[in-house]
Amino acid sequence: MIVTQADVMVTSPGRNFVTLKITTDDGLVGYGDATLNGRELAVASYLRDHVATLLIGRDPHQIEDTWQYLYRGAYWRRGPVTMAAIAAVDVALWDIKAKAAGMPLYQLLGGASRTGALAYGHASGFELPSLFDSIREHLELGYRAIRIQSGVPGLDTVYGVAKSPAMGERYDYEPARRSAAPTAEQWDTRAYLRHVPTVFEAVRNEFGPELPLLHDGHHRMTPIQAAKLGKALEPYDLFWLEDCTPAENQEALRLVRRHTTTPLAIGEIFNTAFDYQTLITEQLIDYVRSAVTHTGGITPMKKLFDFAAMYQIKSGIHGPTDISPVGMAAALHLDLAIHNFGIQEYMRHSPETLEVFRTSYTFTDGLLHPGEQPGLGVEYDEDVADKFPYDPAYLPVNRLLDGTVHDW
Ligand code: CS2
Ligand code: MG
Repeated sequence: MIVTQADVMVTSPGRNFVTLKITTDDGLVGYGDATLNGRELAVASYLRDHVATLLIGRDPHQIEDTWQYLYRGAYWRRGPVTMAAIAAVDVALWDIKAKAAGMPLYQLLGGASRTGALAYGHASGFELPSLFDSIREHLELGYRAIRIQSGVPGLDTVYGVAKSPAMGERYDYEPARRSAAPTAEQWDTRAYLRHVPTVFEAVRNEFGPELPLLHDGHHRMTPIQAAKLGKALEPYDLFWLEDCTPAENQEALRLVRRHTTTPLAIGEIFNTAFDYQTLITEQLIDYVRSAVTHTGGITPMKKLFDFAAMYQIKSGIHGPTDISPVGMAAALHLDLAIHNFGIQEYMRHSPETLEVFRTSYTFTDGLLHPGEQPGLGVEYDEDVADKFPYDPAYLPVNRLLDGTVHDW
């Protein structure tokens, strides 16, 4: 079997997605997600202009060799654009291999280690009543673990918080602010640090001690501020505190760790195992947040999780709606197979997105399952996709009240 065609497809059903389609002379088709939120066309060009022709004539079964060929062969390693492009190739080849085997992909990764993957959803509200409504909605949808983001007194907009959920707004469209330039949000870390523990106290009082609760700090604190927050949140028994400090600085977590037993998760903006070297070997985190789509695909993610497992660190794969259903399905096959599964983020795609991407994964009683279709179990409808042309959309930028640009 050889690769005969590699097509890069861009569509925008509610938000932008980049998908690689690899076709073989046997007529098998594999899909890979190459979506890099806000920089989509850079990855599309990397694939179209520099990778697609290299794939023609290759044996699609040689996944490890193709991965190394693209990673080492380019000389310029790592980086989100490169690694998203390589991920798309890797996932598409796994899709083909599993289809050729007539098995769902998780079977090729070692088979199921569990009946389903515990998922967490995103509840948010500017004020406590709207936050509570959002938590209740998620519980009704079947979620058994919930991320909590709330407004901060004095700030008009806050990361992860829907302004008017009653009007149907979902913050997961955060970057799909379709405009030629990013919008600006505001930030005040001291106000945030004062407010967040009161929110978790209220949520625990209302919903009891059992519900696993998560929170995302989105890289906004210094190490000592993060240590303070972790400590203040200990009474509320968080499942994790995510991205408490800017992720590039691995050593920062040493300080945070020394001060708090709140479990820490990091890595959604990482793209190789090297970004975790200190974090894993020094056991500075509890959960690895990488996305399959942004970390080079299934091949390196499996190695990364096996590395993490040696230090009792678990998975918490990034699953916002800017990961396409193809990337989501790839995550679910890994979630089912690996031993050190922790939790899976699941925000749910919009109906338009699901018209383009026909999924077969399921969400039942809080657990996700990738389904039993051969391969990834996701089909891409090109006719529907063509109805949603690319539309520039940017993530917001963040500024302190005096105008200084801050981590977003
Ligand atoms: C977030 C993401 O899911 C998360 O934890 O941090 O929503 C993130 O903001 C987006 O993926 C950025 O594209
Ligand atoms: Mg996050």
